[in-house]
Amino acid sequence: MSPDHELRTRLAGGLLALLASLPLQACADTAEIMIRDYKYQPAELTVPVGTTVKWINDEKRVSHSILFTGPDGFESERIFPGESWERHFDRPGSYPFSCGPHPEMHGVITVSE
Ligand SMILES: [Cu+2]
Repeated sequence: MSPDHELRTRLAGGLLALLASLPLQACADTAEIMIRDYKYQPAELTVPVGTTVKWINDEKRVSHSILFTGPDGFESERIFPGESWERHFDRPGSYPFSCGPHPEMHGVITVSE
C-alpha cells in the first residue's frame, strides 16, 4: 500500500467516524397529525425536543391552516386536501394552534425536554 493510499484510507475512516458521531436529531423523530372532519387528530400531542410534526390534510374538499396563537405565533400556508405541512420543534414549551379559516378548530403541541 502506497503512503498516499494509506493516508486517503485513514482520512476516509476518520470521516466515517465523524459522520457516525453526529446527532441524528435533524432526521430522527417525526409525528403526524391528521386533519379530518374539521378536527386535528390527535388535537393534543406531546413530543420530545427535536421532533418534526407533520399535519396532513385528509379532507375531501376543505383546506385548513395551522395558526400558532402563542406569543410569537404565525400562520402556515393553506394546506389543501392531500397536502401536508411540517414544523420542526427545537425548543421546549407549549404551542397552541387553531385553524385560520376555522377558528373553532384547536390543538396544542407540548414539546418536552
Ligand atoms: Cu380549518
